[in-house]
Amino acid sequence: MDLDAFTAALPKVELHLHLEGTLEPELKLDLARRNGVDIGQSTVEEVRATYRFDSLASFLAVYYPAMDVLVTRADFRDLAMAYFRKAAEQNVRHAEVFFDPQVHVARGVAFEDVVLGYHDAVEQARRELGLSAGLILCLVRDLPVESAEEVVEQMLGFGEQIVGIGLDSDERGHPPAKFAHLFARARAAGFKVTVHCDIDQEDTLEHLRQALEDIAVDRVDHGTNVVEDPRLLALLQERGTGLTCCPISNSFVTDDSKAPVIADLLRRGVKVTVNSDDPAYFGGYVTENLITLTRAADLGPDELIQLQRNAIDISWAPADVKEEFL
Ligand code: ES4
Ligand code: ZN
Repeated sequence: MDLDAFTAALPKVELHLHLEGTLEPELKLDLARRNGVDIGQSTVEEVRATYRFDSLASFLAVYYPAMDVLVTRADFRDLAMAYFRKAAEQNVRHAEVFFDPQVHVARGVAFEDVVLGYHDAVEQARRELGLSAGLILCLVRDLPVESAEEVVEQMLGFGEQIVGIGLDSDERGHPPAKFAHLFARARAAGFKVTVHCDIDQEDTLEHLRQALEDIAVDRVDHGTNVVEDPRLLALLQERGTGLTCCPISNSFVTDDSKAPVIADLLRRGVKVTVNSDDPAYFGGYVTENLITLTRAADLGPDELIQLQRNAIDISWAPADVKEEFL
């Protein structure tokens, strides 16, 4: 079997995926029609033509307005189900997926419709696809902190549906420390904690320091800049804190997949994992991300297996799902 076929067949775990980033142009147009929302484009080609990014900011400027097409509980369910079907086709057995409730609530959508719509899909995926999934509420760091406080307050009533809390969006001027009180609150209520430290952003190392030292996150999303600081790298290794890397996304945000750094960290025993981030926008789900890394850094089958072992290890999956995997 060649390595691409091996990668495709390998049972996989996805830990860094934004559900709103799985909105493919076809579904975007269907939902726009269903809800009478004018998105400014009417064909798949026109929608794809707007997908030109060379930085985090230029991506986010396309990503957020597109969310207007998501209105009802059923819309959120349909979006997540379309992703879970795609994931199951790629032999993903467990997925932990982010969603951005502040953006939806700001448009007048009820928090409950977002969470329960996504949760409907989690249940359906378990029944119909044998796929296990967890929802991670992501705070949008460049929205007012009061709106983050509101969704955390609401999240406390949804411990059955939500497994953890994250932090995403534009890093400039929005350090993790700004949300430390909310992470503490969520953790005390039993939620796991992860924080995006996007690649090569302003103050990435200081953001990483805050995430690891001040917040003591359970894992870091992206975070490969840690190689630049031996003290932080030692802390990461000592605690076994995992990194959720996204090679194809990196090439859009920074013009470099960072494959050598990801492979180097893997070979040094850091719990790195490979994931999709926003596959509908960046054009690759988990298999394509693994193939991109494999080619660029010359990985072998044992290393591909190790990436999946790392992922199940640092996942927040229930014990029975962990035991069954690999
Ligand atoms: C994101 Cl690539 C990336 N970075 C930060 N926040 C995000 N939300 C969705 N994709
Ligand atoms: Zn992300």
